[in-house]
Amino acid sequence: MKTTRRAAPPKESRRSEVWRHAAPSRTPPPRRQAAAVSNAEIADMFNTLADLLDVEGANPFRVRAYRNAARTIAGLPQSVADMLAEGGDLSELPGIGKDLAGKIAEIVRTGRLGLLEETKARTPGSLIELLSLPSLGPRRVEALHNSLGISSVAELAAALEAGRLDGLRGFGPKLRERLRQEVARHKGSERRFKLATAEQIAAPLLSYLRDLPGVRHAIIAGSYRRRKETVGDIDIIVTGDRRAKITDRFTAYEGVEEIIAHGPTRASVRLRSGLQADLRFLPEASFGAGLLYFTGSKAHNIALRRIALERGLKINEYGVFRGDRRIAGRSEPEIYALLDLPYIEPELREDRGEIEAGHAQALPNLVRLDQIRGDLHVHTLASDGRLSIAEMAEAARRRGYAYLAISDHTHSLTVARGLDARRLAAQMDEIDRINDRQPGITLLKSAEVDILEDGSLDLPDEVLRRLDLTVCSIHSGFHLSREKQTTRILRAMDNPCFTILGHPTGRLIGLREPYALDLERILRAALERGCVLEVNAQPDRLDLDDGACRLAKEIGVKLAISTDAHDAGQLDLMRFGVDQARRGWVEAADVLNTRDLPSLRALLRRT
Ligand code: DGT
Ligand code: ZN
Ligand code: CA
Ligand code: CA
Repeated sequence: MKTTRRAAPPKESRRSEVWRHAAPSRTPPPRRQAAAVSNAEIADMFNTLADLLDVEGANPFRVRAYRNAARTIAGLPQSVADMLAEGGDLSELPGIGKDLAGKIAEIVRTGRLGLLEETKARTPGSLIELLSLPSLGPRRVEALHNSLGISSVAELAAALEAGRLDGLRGFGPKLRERLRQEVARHKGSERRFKLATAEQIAAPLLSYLRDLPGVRHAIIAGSYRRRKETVGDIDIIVTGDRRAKITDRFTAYEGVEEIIAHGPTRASVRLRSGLQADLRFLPEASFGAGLLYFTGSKAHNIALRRIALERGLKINEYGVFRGDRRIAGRSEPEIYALLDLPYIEPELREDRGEIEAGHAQALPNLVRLDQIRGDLHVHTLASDGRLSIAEMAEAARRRGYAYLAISDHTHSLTVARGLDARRLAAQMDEIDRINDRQPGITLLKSAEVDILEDGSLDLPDEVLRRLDLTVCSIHSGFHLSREKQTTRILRAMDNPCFTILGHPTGRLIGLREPYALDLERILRAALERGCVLEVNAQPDRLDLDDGACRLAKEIGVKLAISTDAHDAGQLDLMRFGVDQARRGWVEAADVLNTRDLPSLRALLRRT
């Protein structure tokens, strides 16, 4: 779980500026179902509203209500637009009362939120920009403004430069250094969207395109198809009837904010969310070639082109050519075969050795979502989750899982109402009772145990020994030196009750860098001790990342792909963890939770 104070994520707030520039005088056209507002967009609006109200000094309960609503909506498995369309009552959702339900309905109906626009209108744009820096929340923005008159990123940059923040209360050297980096990143900032956010925005666009008459294939290529943790833009390949004028229909999509380019076979638009979408219309005979080309990566394409050249062939987005004659292009496998390569999965196409492995018939057999048999890291009402143990168990059973480990926080994490020895013992008894009722899934006793700064674990061994496993995580002391942080974790792993290192690097995409760590040393130590590393599937964590997954696999350390779910919908995040692991060349055998229960139990035993 996140323990940092929620600061406005950078992209999201900049995205809000996009709405600000949306022609305000024009009344919005009635929305069509196909362009329904995504949950991510609604959550964004509420988060931005909460930040702005907070800066204004609004009632903290009100601010909190909007933040909670954002969290609830972002975590729902189903789109609220769909729920409304089906006549659902949103005020039945946790934390959503009549008033909030009305506001959500307003967003779904009109694409905007009047209260947010009014609030924005009275907040200077530069303040909104300041709030977009990860380390600046409403409190610090207020402090900067009141004590130094700073009200924009530019002014903050100048003040940092001139040393005017030195000695300012609450702005120590470490924070100042972070701000310096964030200001620099902000300046050169290339906007990227988290994969899960891009998915929420792209899904309705894709179904809109697929429903158009005359469309045969419509598929998203690019980094999105390679399942990169963030995407710069989405690249859509469409085939079908030429006369259907697909690019015209694409630019007429209701979610389009701005048309950047528009021709008969290609178009680029910026969506209301700020995400850019490029569309290419290709003849059916070029579908595979276009898909291959626009899936990339660029480095993979260049490597393929080199192989083609060696064989006297030319390859581009229309096909593979010998002279002027097209000899392949309809499908990707056909093209790879022509280059004497097996099919290479999109997640591997980074020119990180996949071509060589392909030639050597040594490509990995990547782990698949349907091979996952359980989740080893979920929270319940006991700490900061939103459902009871029985409810989480039922949701996991419905997914077809064989087991579920209840991993609530331990007591050092007071913000998450972590469990002390007594409450954890009571929870273990409850798990026994539920298991006795044969709920159709086996519940495992676990805890997300805090690793304290000296490397000790947050609960005594005699308590931990009763657990089936532990997920041990760092939630404090992020700024220790590399050496100290590494030995802290090594010490924790020395405890035989330590099983899985939770979100091992602590990074939050776009918000917090990983803490300084000698990951390779930790992996080698984990191998020696029989410890496992987590691939946390939360879209803003994806921790370990692809490169680290690959290193773990090479060293021989097992991985646990876990959702860290705080409600039933978040169990669905598993696929993002699997995607990240696939990008790290991970196979089913490398993953702890692809095992059936007896083999899992055997692997959990540390001897
Ligand atoms: P992104 O959007 O930054 O997350 O990353 P991509 O990989 O989606 O990159 P994008 O959208 O610029 O281009 C989509 C694909 O098109 C890219 O993965 C490979 C292909 N492509 C783009 N530019 C070039 C190029 O100059 N040469 C080659 N061979 N392929 C290119
Ligand atoms: Zn955690
Ligand atoms: Ca792209
Ligand atoms: Ca692109």
